[in-house]
Order: sequence, then structure tokens, then C-alpha cells
Amino acid sequence: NKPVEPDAALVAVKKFLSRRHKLLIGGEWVDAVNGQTFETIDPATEKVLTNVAKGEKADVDKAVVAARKAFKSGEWPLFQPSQRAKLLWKIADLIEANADELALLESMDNGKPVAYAKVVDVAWSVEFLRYMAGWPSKMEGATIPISFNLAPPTTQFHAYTRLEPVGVVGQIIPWNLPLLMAAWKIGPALATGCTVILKPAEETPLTALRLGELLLEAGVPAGVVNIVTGFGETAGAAIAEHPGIDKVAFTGSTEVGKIIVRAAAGNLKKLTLELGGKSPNVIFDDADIEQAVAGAANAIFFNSGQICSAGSRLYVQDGVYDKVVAALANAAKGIKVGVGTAADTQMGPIVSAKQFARVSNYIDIGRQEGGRISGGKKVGDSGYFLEPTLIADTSDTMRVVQEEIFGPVVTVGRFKDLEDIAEKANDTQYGLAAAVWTRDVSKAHKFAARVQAGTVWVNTYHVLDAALPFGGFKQSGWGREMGRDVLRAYTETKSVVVQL
Ligand code: TXE
Repeated sequence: NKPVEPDAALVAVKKFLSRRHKLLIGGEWVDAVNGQTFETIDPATEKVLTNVAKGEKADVDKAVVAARKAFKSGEWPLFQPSQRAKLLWKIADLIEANADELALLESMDNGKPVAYAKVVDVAWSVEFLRYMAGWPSKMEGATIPISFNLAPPTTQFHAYTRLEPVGVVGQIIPWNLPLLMAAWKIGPALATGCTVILKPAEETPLTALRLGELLLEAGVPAGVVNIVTGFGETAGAAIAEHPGIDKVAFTGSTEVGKIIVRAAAGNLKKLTLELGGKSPNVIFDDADIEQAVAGAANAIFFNSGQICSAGSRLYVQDGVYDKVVAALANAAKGIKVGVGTAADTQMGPIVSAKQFARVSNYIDIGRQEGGRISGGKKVGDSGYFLEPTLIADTSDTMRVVQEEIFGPVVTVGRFKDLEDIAEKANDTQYGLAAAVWTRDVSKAHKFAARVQAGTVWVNTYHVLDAALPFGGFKQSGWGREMGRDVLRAYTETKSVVVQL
């Protein structure tokens, strides 16, 4: 990757911030019906970055009308698979061409280090959309030999299946990887021919709005992607319960996931839910300890721990427990916490005051529950900066071990053997990811088979790919994002039977 060019990017970001941030509905930028806006805050400075339109139910209604119209008529339903492919590729090209600006904007709105925003958020968005661009031409059904005993034996049938777009899709996304989550959501929708109402998180609406501009520039037809910025309880809830929406794809908390399930029951919308996690990261005595400790630090401290699949429950086998805890605490102390826009920052602030309070409260709970704390203090006077934190010597029933903290806080507990850790790893309502560090191949595969998790990493962490399905067992969600699997969630299978 080219080095970040802060000057050119800063000019572009300032220009973007100075624009009036409206909703994208039916191919036009429009104010919210109520005329209101809300502030988006830079978590490194606690200062207002800009104001964006505060969309609510009336705006979602308008967006649904636009999305339905685009789904049924106009150019979109006539787009050939190759045209949808080119469109996705063009969007990816435009994101890539504006990578520095998008990375800086993401860093300012979310807090994350700009260099990481560029190689993760922006670069993975590009990769993912390019991967999705390969699918429109491969949305194949099947010809199926059938028997039908009620017809005369000489009767012949020709039966086949068609994969058809599910329709108008509501997409509600979180603040931890704002641009990437938008790309994960619109990619399969556009690949399959659906239309979209996208609601970014209220904490981080900016890169989605910039993406909206790029979508228009790429030639996405009017109404195919609508973007409604606003709050969860209003705009998000209106999407979840809207009778004109056929499917909702949600990434966020398990708590809100359940609210969405109830709201979606009204018209039995299809749902995919990518929810919370409390992923076990397991280090056996025989692991390469240096590699495992570095991996454990990356697993929890990357993106300030604000990753649904973060390795937030570390388990270390008895023989190396003390050594690993000391080494990880040391690694945590070595992490450079700072403003995301500074080139040497390794960990930015927590996204918001609310999330900072939530994470800090969990550290207090961990202390009260008897955990041994390393780190845990606020850094600096302004901004939501927190030290990378360990809560060691935990036991399985502690709240800090059971509940998702979603910050740079890892709990560390001990285990005896494979049997013991298989029980402990699965002792959670979640099932998003897991990792195991060992030199014993057989042990690694046995653990991978036993653990209830949508992704299992062996001697690595946070390795994701556009082609790899991602999602959760248990209360970590329904369905899978990415890979071939995500396309199922955006299509209906139609069986057609012809009597010849
Ligand atoms: O999430 P919310 P919050 C977890 C993490 C974090 C906790 C709270 O544990 O500490 O959630 O974060 C929209 N109807 N994750 O409060 O509320 C909201 O506007 C419809 C895990 O920020 O779930 C935003 O767009 N939508 C996670 C999105 O839901 C609603 C990422 C996520 O916000 C809504 C983020 C409602 N009633 C938080 N209420 C992950 N799995 O990656 C809110 N929203």
C-alpha cells in the first residue's frame, strides 16, 4: 500500500465536512422530513466534527418507496449480471481512488488509527466488493430430475430452480468498522439485484455518506441504495418494523438483535443478524508462546477491542499461565495509545462517551469480582482514551467473563487440559469466534471441532477473507456474511415445474 498522504486527504476531508450532510433517497440528497440534524463527535477530541440529517420514520417511509420503485421498475431490474458486476467493481475502484480521504474520515469519526483504517477498513471494503463483483454471473439455479406418481407414467417434466433477489433490504450497521460494514452489506445486495435502505450507526455516519456520493458517481441507479442517517430507536426501529421491507441485515448488539427479531415478526421479514461475541482465545503449554502472546494482544487490542470477534476471553494452560499473563501485560503497556490521526498511534480512543463509560464500568466490576487488573486507567484529559487492560485470575461465572465488554479489555483465566477448556470455551451465550495456539495439530483440530463458534483460528487471529463465511453460533446471530453463504440471505429460491 502507498503511504498515507495526510495533506491531500485532509483537504478532501475538510471539503467533505463542510458540505451539508443530507439523506440519500431516490438518488437525491434531501433534508430529513423533520428538518433536524444531529452532531457527530470526534472521540479523540470530544469536539463536534459536523452535523448530519436526523432521519426518522417518515424518512424511512420515503426511502422504502424509492427502494421499492427501483426494485420493480426503471433500469435496475434490467441490469444484466455483467452490468451489476461492473458496477460493483467501479464502486471498489472509487473507494480505492479515495482511500486516503476515507481512511482519514473514518479515523476522525471513529477514532481508529488512520494507517489501520487504510489497510483494514478501506482496503478490505475494496477487496470485498471486488469479490462480490464475481457473483452476479454465477447466481445459478439447477435443473432437477423429478418424479410425480399422480401423472401418467409417460408424462415428462422439466424442473429447475431460479435464484431471485429477496427485494427491498434494510441494513442497520454499527460504529466499529463503519465503511467496511457498509461494504459488507451493500455488496451482496447489489450482486443479487436487491435494493437497499442503509442506516449507519449514529456515532459514525460519515464514511457511509461519503460512500453514498461515490455510489452516485459509480452510476448506481436512483433508489437502489438509499442512506438514512439517524438513531436506532427511531430510524433503525422504523426499518425493523416496516411492512414494505422484505429483509433486514443487522450488525450490532445481541440485545438490539432481539428487538429486531420481534419487530420483524410483523411481516415475517427475512433476517440475518451478526451480533455480539465473547470469543475464547486458548493458549496451550506447547504453543509458540511469543507468537501466542503477540496474537493474544492483537486479538483483543486491535481496533480498541471494538470487534465483535475480538479474543476477549483468554484462557492459558496452567504450565505457562504466569509467563503469558506477565508477557501480555507487558505487551499491553507497550501499545502506543493516541489520536488516530497520528502516524505512530497503535490504539485510538473508544468510540463514544457512552461506550467509554460502559467499558470503564466493566473494569470496575472486574475489580469488585476479584480480578487482578493491569492497565484500566483513562489516558489524557480529553478524548475517550483507555489503557489496554487485563483482568487476570478470573473464574467462569464472573460478569466480566460472561458479558461482552467491547473495549480493550481481556479477561484471563486458567485451564487444565483439552476437556476442561472445551467446557470453558463453550460456557457462554455467544459463539462467534475462537482461537487456539498449540504445536499439536491433533489437539488443534479436536478443539476446533468441539468449540461452538462460527470461525476458529489456529495459531493466528482476525484472519478474515471475502470468500470465508463469517457469523455466529448461538446468540451471536443468524446466517453468515461473506463468501457464497451470504448470497443465500439475499435470494429466494423458486422452483419451476414444466409439464412437457
Ligand atoms: O449497539 P447497538 P451500541 C455491542 C457491544 C457494545 C454494545 C452496545 O457489546 O458494547 O453492543 O453498542 C442500531 N432498532 N456491539 O449501543 O445499539 C443503532 O442505531 C433498530 C456489537 O452502539 O446494537 C446502530 O446502527 N436498530 C457489535 C446499530 O443498531 C437499532 C457492534 C448498532 O447499535 C435499535 C456494535 C433499534 N431499537 C455494538 N437500537 C458487533 N456485533 O460488531 C439501536 N439500533
